[in-house]
Amino acid sequence: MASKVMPGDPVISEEKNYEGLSARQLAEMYRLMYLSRRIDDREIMLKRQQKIFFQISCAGHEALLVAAAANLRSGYDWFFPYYRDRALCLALGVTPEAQLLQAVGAAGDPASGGRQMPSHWGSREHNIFTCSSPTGTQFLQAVGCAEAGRYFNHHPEAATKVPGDYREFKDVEHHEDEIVYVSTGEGTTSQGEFWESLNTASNRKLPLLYLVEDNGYAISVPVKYQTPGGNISQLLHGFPNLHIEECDGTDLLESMAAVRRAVEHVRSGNGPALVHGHVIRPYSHSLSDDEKLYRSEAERKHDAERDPIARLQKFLVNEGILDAAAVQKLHRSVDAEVQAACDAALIADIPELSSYSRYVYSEKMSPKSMPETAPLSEGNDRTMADLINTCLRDEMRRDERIVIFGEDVADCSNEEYLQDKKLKGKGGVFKLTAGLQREFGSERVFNSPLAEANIVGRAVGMAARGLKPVVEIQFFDYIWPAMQQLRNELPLIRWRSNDTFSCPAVVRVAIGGYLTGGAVYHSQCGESIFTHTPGMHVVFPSNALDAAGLLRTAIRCDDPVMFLEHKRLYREAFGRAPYPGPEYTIPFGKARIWREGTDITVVTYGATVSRSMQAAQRLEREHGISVEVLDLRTLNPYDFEAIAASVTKTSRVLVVHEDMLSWGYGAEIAARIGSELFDKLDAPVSRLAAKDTFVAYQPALEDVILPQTDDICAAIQKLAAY
Ligand SMILES: Cc1ncc(C[n+]2csc(CCOP(=O)(O)OP(=O)(O)O)c2C)c(N)n1
Repeated sequence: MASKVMPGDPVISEEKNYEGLSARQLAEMYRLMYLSRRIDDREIMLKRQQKIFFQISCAGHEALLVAAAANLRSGYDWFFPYYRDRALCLALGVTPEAQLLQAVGAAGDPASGGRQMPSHWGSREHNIFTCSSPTGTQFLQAVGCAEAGRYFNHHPEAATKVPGDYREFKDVEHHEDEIVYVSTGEGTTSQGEFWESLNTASNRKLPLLYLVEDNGYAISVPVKYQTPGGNISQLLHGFPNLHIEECDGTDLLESMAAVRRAVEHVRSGNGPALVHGHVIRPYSHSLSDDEKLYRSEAERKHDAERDPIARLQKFLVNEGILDAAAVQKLHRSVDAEVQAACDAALIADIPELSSYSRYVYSEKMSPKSMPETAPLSEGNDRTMADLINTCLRDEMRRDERIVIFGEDVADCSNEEYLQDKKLKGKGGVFKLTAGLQREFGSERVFNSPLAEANIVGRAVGMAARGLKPVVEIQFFDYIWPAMQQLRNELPLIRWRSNDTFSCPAVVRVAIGGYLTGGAVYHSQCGESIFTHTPGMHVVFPSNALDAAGLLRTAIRCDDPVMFLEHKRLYREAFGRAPYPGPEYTIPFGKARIWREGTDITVVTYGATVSRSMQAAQRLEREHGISVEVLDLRTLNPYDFEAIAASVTKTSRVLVVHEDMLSWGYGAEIAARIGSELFDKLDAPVSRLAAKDTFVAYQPALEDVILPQTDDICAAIQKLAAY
């Protein structure tokens, strides 16, 4: 620990040892704790003066956090803190000025460039991963981060930078004995993702250090109403490999000892550890909360008596480490440091107003600029399922950073059974990943627990470290447990960290209906929910060749991609194609014209492409209507230029998709055509989509709910007659 307590300060006893700390180190820890408190105090003042816009403090947690930092290595270990961790960040080397730059929303805020609230830490230099506001999202990301470290330790050659794909922009560092820190309030341990992370950390014996900062309240809810028995660490004793420590987190030396034992367990490869520190919360939950509304005076007074700063100060004086004058001198120097940092922050520039749109996506590499290569056309026609499987295999051979996991994606979790060559293996419920574990081993292809947030959350942590997770969500209908990670984390990492971190993972999802009996929970679409999320590319191929070329682009690109694979199309006769070779790529945002026409444009994608083609052929044959069928292929980005060129030619347009009509993907396309191509139109923009209900089991009902070829014919005829 770097010491700022100067030589000549009245540090009286240098000889004595306190939990492995010298007197000078103890005094330095006191300085950090006091510094943290004074920054909180200053922010509170600034908030009252309306110079900053939010405040949440570390007050009462300082001793535990400084103890944690003292046992860890900045820029070597990895950190997934939460909003109370100011003292930890200071101890790791984040400056007071950096913290106050975030509070004022300055362009120079190193954690987020003015995009996130104060106390939303992030520092590449110190390996502090960008943190967010939803409670509990950090746990699974920390798990993924620990797994990535382990992976690179086992496959150091995978860390090599390779030009031409996302690897060019991902510096990978890893250390044999690194550990990952993740912290939380006790209330947040009620989140499912906490338990999902413990499952994996314990099962895989991961080097993860949990710090539960238990201040007794989650906003206004006392711990005994939150946690059975009122004590989280007591509940966890059944987890294998998990070392547990409970301590008074307002006592620096007790915290030091507890964290040290926990870190020893983790660093020596014995699995995760959890330190449960009891702390206090003297400043209410945040400046928007007043705890006097729900806490008794007596309880608050009792807490105040345990204030970690007052306790340590008393200890230092009693031990003769600092005398009253030295304490005052130290306080004055900290106050001057905070004042200087504050002065600098208050005159710092705010971000350029036009900068808001930067870093939604990678600015170094765009999947729109991926080359459009010619397919090789080797051998017989293959299904979409086949070509996706082949693409995954080819890419895994090319790029050792790719790992695949999800539910049932492995050939066989009991890998010893795979010695028996006759055992075929599972390889996904749709067999899309068949044979991959057999070829690439269980470190690269493995089954996740049955928990979708677990899949996506871990992918975030892995991708942040430079791996390329290509994960599978078994059915779109079951994607919702992962929604927090898919909406608030994965696509947002780059933007919220102002391009400091990024998570270019691929999420493959089996989607769609037309299954005859797929019913409510095996037929859902819902792509517009994800196209409505900035930062996520969304791909929805209609045929085998496109699936192969687009998946390769998705894997090589520098952004997160949701890759939607229609279950009905996996083995459909329509759109089969020969193997296009291991370098076949298709850029995103390029529509494909399946059929040229002059009377009407049909804009569509996915499973309604083949249905639109059938309708177009029938109408040409029977009614002489010439229909142009345009397949968007990627929904974000999408090819408005192709739409505009076609509509300019035909003057009539029908948007067709399988998902429900209202608030569906077609609404945006139709609105944009209406506003930008109005003078090219001879008829209103029309839409055809599923009814506004879920899909029923009974096949006759399914038929009526989902748009069929006959419906498309009728809609086109109506439009042609307008
Ligand atoms: C998913 C989610 N739900 C609700 C909130 C609102 N919220 C912010 S902090 C908080 C309480 C957290 O309590 P605890 O984990 O005990 O941490 P503490 O703030 O006490 O340190 C709540 C409910 C949120 N940020 N995220």
